[in-house]
Amino acid sequence: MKKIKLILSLLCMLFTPPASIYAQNTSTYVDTVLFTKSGTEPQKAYVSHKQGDVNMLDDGEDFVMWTHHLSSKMPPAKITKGTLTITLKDDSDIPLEYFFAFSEDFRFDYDKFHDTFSYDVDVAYLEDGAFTVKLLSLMGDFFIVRSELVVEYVPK
Ligand SMILES: [Ca+2]
Ligand SMILES: [Ca+2]
Repeated sequence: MKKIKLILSLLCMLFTPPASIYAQNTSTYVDTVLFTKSGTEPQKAYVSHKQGDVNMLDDGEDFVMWTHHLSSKMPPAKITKGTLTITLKDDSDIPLEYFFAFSEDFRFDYDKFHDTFSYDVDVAYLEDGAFTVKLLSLMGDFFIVRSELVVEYVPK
């Protein structure tokens, strides 16, 4: 009898992975928003813009604002990490061009124009399934091509 118990407990150990394996069982979801002259793809990502074409940030504090919607495509999950990557494009017509990106978690990035930048977002602001970002041109003019929100999560 003792032997059977021992074999059973050994079997249990073999087939029950330690808790740490569950903790590493994360999935990744990528939400991509593309920008066009007249709006965004998907359309519902568009929130507002100041002037002219939606995807063109004109010289003089033009802006575009959009929302990444996660909840429709993601299963209920505990989100563990979020990274926002924004891709810009410019014709280098003005020597000094600056962008300012500001998101609903109060994090921001401000820099001289370059093609791609990314930063980690506060996961607490992703829990409602929506994440809003605003991009401004502080100096110069350039295009926004895409915004990508990569979310790592553990399914519930
Ligand atoms: Ca514009
Ligand atoms: Ca420019």
